[in-house]
Amino acid sequence: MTRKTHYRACHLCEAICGLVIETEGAEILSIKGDPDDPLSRGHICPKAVALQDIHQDPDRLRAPVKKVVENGNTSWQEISWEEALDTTARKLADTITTHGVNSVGIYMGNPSVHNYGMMTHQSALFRHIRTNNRFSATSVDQLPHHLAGLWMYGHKLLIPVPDVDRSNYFLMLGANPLASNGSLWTVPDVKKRLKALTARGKLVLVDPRRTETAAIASEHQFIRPGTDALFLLALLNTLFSEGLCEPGHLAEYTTGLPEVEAAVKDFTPEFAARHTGIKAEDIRRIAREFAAADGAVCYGRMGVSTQAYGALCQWLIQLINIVTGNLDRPGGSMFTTPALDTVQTAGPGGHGRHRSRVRDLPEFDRELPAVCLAEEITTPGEGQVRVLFTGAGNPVLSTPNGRRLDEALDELDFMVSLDPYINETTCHADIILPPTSSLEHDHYDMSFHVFSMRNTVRYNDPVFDKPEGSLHDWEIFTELGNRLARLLDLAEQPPMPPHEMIDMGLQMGPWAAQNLSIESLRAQPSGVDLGPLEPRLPERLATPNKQIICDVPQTMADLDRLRAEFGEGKVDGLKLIGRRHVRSNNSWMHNYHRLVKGKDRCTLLMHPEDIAQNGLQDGAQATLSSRVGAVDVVVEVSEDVMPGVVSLPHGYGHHRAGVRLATAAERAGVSCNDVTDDHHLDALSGNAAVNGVPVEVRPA
Ligand SMILES: Nc1nc2c(c(=O)[nH]1)N[C@H]1C(S)=C(S)[C@@H](COP(=O)(O)OP(=O)(O)OC[C@H]3O[C@@H](n4cnc5c(=O)[nH]c(N)nc54)[C@H](O)[C@@H]3O)O[C@H]1N2
Ligand SMILES: Nc1nc2c(c(=O)[nH]1)N[C@H]1C(S)=C(S)[C@@H](COP(=O)(O)OP(=O)(O)OC[C@H]3O[C@@H](n4cnc5c(=O)[nH]c(N)nc54)[C@H](O)[C@@H]3O)O[C@H]1N2
Ligand code: SF4
Ligand SMILES: [Mo]
Repeated sequence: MTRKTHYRACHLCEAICGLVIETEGAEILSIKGDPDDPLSRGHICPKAVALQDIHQDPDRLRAPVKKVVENGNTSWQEISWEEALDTTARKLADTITTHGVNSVGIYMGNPSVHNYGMMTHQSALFRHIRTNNRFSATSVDQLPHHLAGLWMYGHKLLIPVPDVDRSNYFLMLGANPLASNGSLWTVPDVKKRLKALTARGKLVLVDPRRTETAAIASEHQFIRPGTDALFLLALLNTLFSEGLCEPGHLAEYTTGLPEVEAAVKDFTPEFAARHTGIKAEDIRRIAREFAAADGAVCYGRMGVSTQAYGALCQWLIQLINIVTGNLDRPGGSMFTTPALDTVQTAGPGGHGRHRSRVRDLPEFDRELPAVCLAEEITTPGEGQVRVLFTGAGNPVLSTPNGRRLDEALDELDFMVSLDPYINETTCHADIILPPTSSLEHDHYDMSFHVFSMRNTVRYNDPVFDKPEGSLHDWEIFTELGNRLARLLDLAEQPPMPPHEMIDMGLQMGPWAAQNLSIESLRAQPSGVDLGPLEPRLPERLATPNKQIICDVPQTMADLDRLRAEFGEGKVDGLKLIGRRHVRSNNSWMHNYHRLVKGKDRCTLLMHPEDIAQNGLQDGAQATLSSRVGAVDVVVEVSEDVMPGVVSLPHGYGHHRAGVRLATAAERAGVSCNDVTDDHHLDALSGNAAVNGVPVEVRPA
């Protein structure tokens, strides 16, 4: 058998590291970092080698299965693709014909944005469904970022990123890139880059936990969960009141700053200090340091997005970069120029054009907030979800009040999941459609070049041939879509493979003059460097008059909600936050021995004071509870969490009946989202607030 060397970008997280994979026949001999990748420069993390484990996992489905229930026993039976696709299409068509399109629900999960064929081809199916009941992981994650982009710059994908390599001052909130490897900020090798920054400047991290990233920061400030908007407002207040605002080049195309100045007048550092726990003098100092730095950037991620004021936070972060002239300048917060420019090819997005049936929550980009999926299934009436399609998602573990959804899924008439595993969500399906393994299809990163700290581009061929009789995700979408079209008498779509679409996009994209095409990228499999980020404003703006809109009416009005919550006295009680670990990835990477071995990670971190106050002990079992549910979990003492804060990772709870994940079941853990609350959300955006959830902890 011949040995082969393959070049490939890792698709597991947003860092998109270049890999060199050695194979012999069907066997993977090694997975290493690709030193020639212009972005990742040879960096990888421990998850990269798990690509081999995913590929070889005996629990990964290789053929479609259907659920068979006999005498109360459930089993899964392999069926042909013909049967699986025909049955699914017929169920969808019958339901649409009888109950209308809204009776079909759709939930798409996170890996769908790491798998470009799912992005290019989901519309092959969904265009025939056109349901209002679409959901995705976006609304348990980064929806506030998209709204800030849409409202201020005119497009949901216009999200600027830290120009870390040239920055001298970095104010980071609610992100832990040393564990996550960066998010909405593609930044492989982030540790080295941040260390270089702290050698020449300053990294200030604001987080209720002293994280792995805090360990390399110049300064760490604890903050009470869910109070970041007050901190950011106090920074802006200081910048305005001390005359530190210098938007510079941005001034000529920026509107609404005087209105913002007036609106933030009452949000003083003293007011913020009372609720955040950050001293007023520190807030003023940070504002002054930020304004004085030559190239400063403010960036906030999960911790400030998945909380009750997510949209306010993301708007305020943009404003801080704007008023100090740090938007669109080297060393500040910059826009990318991706080779395939989805800002041009995708619509801008919209908000509140329709609302959810039961709770009246606003759509974003034609999707409803994931926090209302369960009630749309269980509440009778016109538009009730009776059939559910899930793709690359595990909402039972990843959305708040997962128990309720777990129960709701049993009420469906029919459920189909496009997924390689029988997990906590897909075990409710009637049919599971497993795609090829990621190494069996080609790869182009449509999502994350768009948020990258350097402009680069890379396309890679499959590592292995596609097994006979298997289908890629995009082929499954196409096959289902065409069957549904025939049943509903709609036009079918000719199958055009994803790489042909990308090829067209590259040849029409902003770097077309470099002769970019699939063919040219094949010849340079480690990727092509297109250089550092460059100033792009005002041309890049997608607002009607190419103006940056600062006084966004929606966020300006939302300040009253903040005043109402924090106006009177102090808000206390224990607050739950999450936690990520570099060897884990949301809910689906716990089935690979080399990633899960070692110490139990699904523990509840708690400050010694809180442990004592609640009659607990380090290592003891405790009951963590909220309005919606409770789990029993081991307490781990830690001075690294702020008093009043407890931290539990999400994505565990693999002990549920019907799950087929042998290794994950050995260390099942509990699901954090059995405790997070589907009614605790950012009321403005509809995004779930999985951080800052009010909880109680007592001895089990
Ligand atoms: N409490 C709490 N909850 C959270 C978070 C938190 O921090 N705290 N984080 C939130 C965030 S940021 C996110 S993104 C969500 C994630 O939420 P989800 O996207 O719902 O969940 P994942 O765990 O990513 O599940 C991924 C699923 O995709 C499948 N899969 C993997 N690769 C492929 C593929 O190539 N094709 C197909 N068809 N399927 C594939 C896996 O088997 C798995 O079933 O969780 C959110 N939930
Ligand atoms: N290893 C690994 N990497 C991943 C993932 C993973 O599960 N594992 N998931 C991927 C995904 S889908 C995403 S979206 C990204 C997320 O990427 P990041 O946002 O960088 O990751 P988190 O570790 O969730 O960081 C959130 C931080 O916010 C803090 N926090 C919680 N509440 C608050 C608050 O109210 N205020 C402030 N200021 N901070 C708060 C938490 O303590 C935590 O340190 O990571 C991606 N990469
Ligand atoms: S950091 Fe992310 S992209 Fe890089 S090797 Fe690890 S999982 Fe893959
Ligand atoms: Mo995410």
